[in-house]
Amino acid sequence: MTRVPRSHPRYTSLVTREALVAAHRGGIAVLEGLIAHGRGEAWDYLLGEETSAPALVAERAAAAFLLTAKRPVLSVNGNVAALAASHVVRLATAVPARIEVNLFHRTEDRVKRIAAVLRQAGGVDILGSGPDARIPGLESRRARCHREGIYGADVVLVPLEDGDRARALIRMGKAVISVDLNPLSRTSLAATVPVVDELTRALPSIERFVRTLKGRPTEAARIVRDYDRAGNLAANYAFLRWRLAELVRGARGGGKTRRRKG
Ligand code: PTJ
Repeated sequence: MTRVPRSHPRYTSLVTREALVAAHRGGIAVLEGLIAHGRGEAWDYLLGEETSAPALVAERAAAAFLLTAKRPVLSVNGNVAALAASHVVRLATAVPARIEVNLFHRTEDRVKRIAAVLRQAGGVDILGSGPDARIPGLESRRARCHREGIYGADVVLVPLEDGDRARALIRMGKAVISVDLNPLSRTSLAATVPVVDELTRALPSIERFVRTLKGRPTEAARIVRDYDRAGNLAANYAFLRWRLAELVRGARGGGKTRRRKG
């Protein structure tokens, strides 16, 4: 593993990249996951590497959907385990929700390794091994799931997925919360609550809202009822347009645009 100097202007980014490479070597993340991370990071650059106001609105809605669910489930893949295992466990505990390992590039060995990472982070009763159901209309191995997990859930959080599953879950009548930095992805377009934010910012933010809304069921139900999915997606695009306009202004004004992390 390369030692990243703390003084490097992209220190956090490089450390995260090293963590993903290590997770790949440890059989947690797939090579395709490293590509996925690069795509996410490119979007994060464009979006300014901080949680936008529209993302915050979606994160509050995500918390309300999770709290008002009868059977909420958090789905975990290789990248999510590598980057945010403890965030997932904390959110699952706060709701409370089940955690299920559900992989696109599924092997039983990876499912076991990822479940072990989640257990190390404090997770209990992790679903994944020995699936007993299939998501209808999904040909990938990600269709394999658990009745007491994703199959039977009414609200499913699906961070960093590649778009085949969100639609299938919605066809099953579930509410789907996505976390995906690409506001144009098939997942963001399909999800009931698309959260356009970086995973390790989004999960703690959703958890904070869960803690605020817990014990306030009327308020949580109101947020679910009033949530305007189309309006929120449009606000994400408007935010992106504002960001690009800022960049244009910055370039014309000699590079004075606010850009925080290197
Ligand atoms: O572990 P597996 O086998 O289930 O495979 C997982 C991957 C991630 C390889 C698989 O789901 C995949 O191929 O995903 P995609 O199609 O590359 O989509 C991932 C999406 O997540 C892309 O739109 C990225 O922009 C986005 N993304 C990547 N990293 C982050 C992210 N969004 C938020 N936070 C991130 N850190």
